[in-house]
Amino acid sequence: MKDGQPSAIYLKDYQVPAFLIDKTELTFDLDESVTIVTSRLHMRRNPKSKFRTAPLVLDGGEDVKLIALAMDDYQLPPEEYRLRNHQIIITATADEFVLTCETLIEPQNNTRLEGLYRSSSMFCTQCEAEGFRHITYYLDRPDVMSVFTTTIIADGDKYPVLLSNGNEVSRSLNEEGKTVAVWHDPFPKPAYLFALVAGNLEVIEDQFTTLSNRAVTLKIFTESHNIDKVDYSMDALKRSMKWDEEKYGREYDLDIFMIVAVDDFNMGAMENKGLNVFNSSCLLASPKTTTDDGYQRVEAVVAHEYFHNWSGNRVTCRDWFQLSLKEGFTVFRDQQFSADMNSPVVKRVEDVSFLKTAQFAEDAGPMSHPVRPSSFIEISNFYTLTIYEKGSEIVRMIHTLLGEDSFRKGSDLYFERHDGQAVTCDDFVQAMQDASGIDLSQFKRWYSQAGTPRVEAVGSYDEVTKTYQLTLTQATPPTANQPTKLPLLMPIRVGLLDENGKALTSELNGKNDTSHVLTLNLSEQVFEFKQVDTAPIPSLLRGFSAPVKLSYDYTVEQLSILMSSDEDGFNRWNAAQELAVRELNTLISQARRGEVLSIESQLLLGFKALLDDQSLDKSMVSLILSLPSQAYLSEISEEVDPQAIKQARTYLKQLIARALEQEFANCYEANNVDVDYSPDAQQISQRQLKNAALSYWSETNSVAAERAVLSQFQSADNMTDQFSALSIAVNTTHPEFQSMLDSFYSQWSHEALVVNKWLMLIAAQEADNGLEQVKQLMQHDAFDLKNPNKVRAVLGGLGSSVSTFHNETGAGYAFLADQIIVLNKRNPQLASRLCTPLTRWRKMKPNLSVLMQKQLERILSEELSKDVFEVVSKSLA
Ligand code: 0A1
Ligand code: ZN
Repeated sequence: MKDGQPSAIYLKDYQVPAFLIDKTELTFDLDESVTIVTSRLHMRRNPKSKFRTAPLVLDGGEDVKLIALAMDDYQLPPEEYRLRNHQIIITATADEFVLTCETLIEPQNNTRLEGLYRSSSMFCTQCEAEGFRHITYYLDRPDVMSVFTTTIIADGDKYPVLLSNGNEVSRSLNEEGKTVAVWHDPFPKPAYLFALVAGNLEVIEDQFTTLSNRAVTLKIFTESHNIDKVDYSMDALKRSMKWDEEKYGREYDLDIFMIVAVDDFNMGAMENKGLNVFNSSCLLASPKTTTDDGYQRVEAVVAHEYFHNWSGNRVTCRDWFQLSLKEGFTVFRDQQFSADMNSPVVKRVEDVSFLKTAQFAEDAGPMSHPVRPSSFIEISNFYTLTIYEKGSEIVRMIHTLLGEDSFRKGSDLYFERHDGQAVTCDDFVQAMQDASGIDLSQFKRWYSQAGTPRVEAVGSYDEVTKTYQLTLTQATPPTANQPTKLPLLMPIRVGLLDENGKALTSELNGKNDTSHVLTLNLSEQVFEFKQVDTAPIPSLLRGFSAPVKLSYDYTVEQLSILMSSDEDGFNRWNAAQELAVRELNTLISQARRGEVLSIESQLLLGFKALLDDQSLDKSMVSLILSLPSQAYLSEISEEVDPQAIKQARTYLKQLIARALEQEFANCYEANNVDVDYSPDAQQISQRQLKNAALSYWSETNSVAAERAVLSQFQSADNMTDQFSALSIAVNTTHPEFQSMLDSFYSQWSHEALVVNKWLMLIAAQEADNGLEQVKQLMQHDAFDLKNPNKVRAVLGGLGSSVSTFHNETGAGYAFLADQIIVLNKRNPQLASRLCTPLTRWRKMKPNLSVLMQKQLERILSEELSKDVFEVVSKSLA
């Protein structure tokens, strides 16, 4: 960083706003060269502020040019206000006044994709978290809630669709022949929920009748070539609306709900009031172009953004430190929804696997932070897995502790008590406590303590008294600025099995059951299960009831029993992972010592039984068959050796593939059925198992498997099968893989989202000339540095390739650093996220660690955005 370093802001410094804005009237005169924004802000001093004479301070951005400023009808001359650090400061104000502000912006030059910008041929906005200040000067903070009226003036031929929040109140032509559309949103909202879209778009329309019989018009807009790919989103939207009524009693509140797909977007989607804006990758779906995973993502994101209408919009955040108030709760809600729409246990395994891989890594790294951070430099850096996924786990724990009924009472109370307010995480927990009568004061520590707690379990059985004692100890490791930690309150769901895997009933606290929820809240605690017939195998942390690292000294036999018989599906998967992790760790150590790899795998028997048993849930079988990922194995390593991990995974996969070749071939054939594609749970699980079997089978390099791969690639009528075959071919260096890649591109060059999958596959490839290929990709017609999806495809792909990224010359790290430096100027949010792999430098083996560190230092010596500066400086600290 060259000049003065950006400084942090602190939660402890929070003050209520000195001014309020009751009404916000905005006029946008849209044009390709300059856009003029006129705002009329109906302001008054906040009676709740203790600063009765505080100056008015409005936030702006370096890209906003102030043209005129008036207070009531008085034009303020420059000497009556100050412009400093992109803020307007007015010292003398009345208690109530209308501030009129005219600004000039250039959306076509906005490459940060915050505020108002151009994507393809349209204008669109992204205002969360602090994007509104790139449109006009404002009190850009979530606790300033205002009623917005928006007037959009534009050339009606080029931009026939003109949208903003709320309801359209009028549409006319002005004297210059331009179209003037006026929108009004009756619900007070913070500026981060403002949205505007102007473009030549196609629309599909539908209707939803709410519980109280109100008709809501639903519209989804895309550019014309994509309008055939939004039927599934519309269906997911209607299912979400119904589900939120049934599960949470939440009805939609406006007469219209709109979604717009845009190609250039930094994140997944945005919940602007009544006008959601989506990254097209999270909205468009068709069988031929979208994989099953893609369909499920679309369903989840549509639901997530819709659910925000209550958890986020009607009740919003007081300040950005409370971000998880809306995000943790909304992720929990979308996870529940997806579980209800599909298989709950499969969904749980997928979510936990993601959490344990990526969030645990974040929580153990230099950007570790509490779910309610106490400080930040740039809020955009805090849209993290901790805020979202760990935040959701916290809400899930409340749900487990309270039970379904009290949890619903708590959420009803929360919405009723805080409707129309901007509140805190404490307010949420308080409503849960008040509705249930359960004391959650200690539980609140989950919001302020970073790091993943470790829980150790030790059991002992007494034959004579038939009691089983389980001792649990907990400790949370130190994290940045938090050297010591207090014990947390957490639910630990436990069951007991006999040596044949049969569930044992036991008595705990007067309750007889095969499953109990223990409340752990001390550093060390003993739980006594009575009436236990025989020495049990404990099934611990069922359903992953708390986001912790739990250890228990199981024998291989006990893990095998849990894997094949536990009544808790999640723990069956977990036991299989644990078995695989043990074997992979042995192999990783051999690889690190330069030995020939060799192991007798205990997984074979269990995997064979799984493949032979036709009655099991096929998704669960394929999840159990999937070996722990490169990323997860890195997360649990003390010192990461990517090459050794890769070698170990390949060895074990090939060993299993050879031993069970016939089983995999049979499984593939049995599940390779011809059906009309539908993204339903049953079909998805069958394709998942089929492709998992094909992936193993291909590791044998048998001619039959190679033929099956090629034939599936050529004849598939859906993207799941076609892309699975292609990925397998690339990863096993199938003799035809290059021609398959080429033909895939020619088949799909007109479909941007499919091309992105192709870009990622090539960038992630393990090839000797990997870096050359990545460089060529970035010169390819299909690449565009302006489009975050494409940048993420190529650079994200690169980051997951062991041989290219973790190349011992350091060339992979240097290349990524070069791209970060370029993007830092264009799109700081995107650049900052690309830093993640480098932030793990301290955990890498020494030679790689030094190479990564050097690149971080090189980045830090540049003139940096706040976004990149925060991540890189904290990583090196
Ligand atoms: N609130 C959105 C996430 C989001 C955050 C920031 C954005 O722009 C920088 C865009 C979207 C959600 O949770 O879906
Ligand atoms: Zn969200």
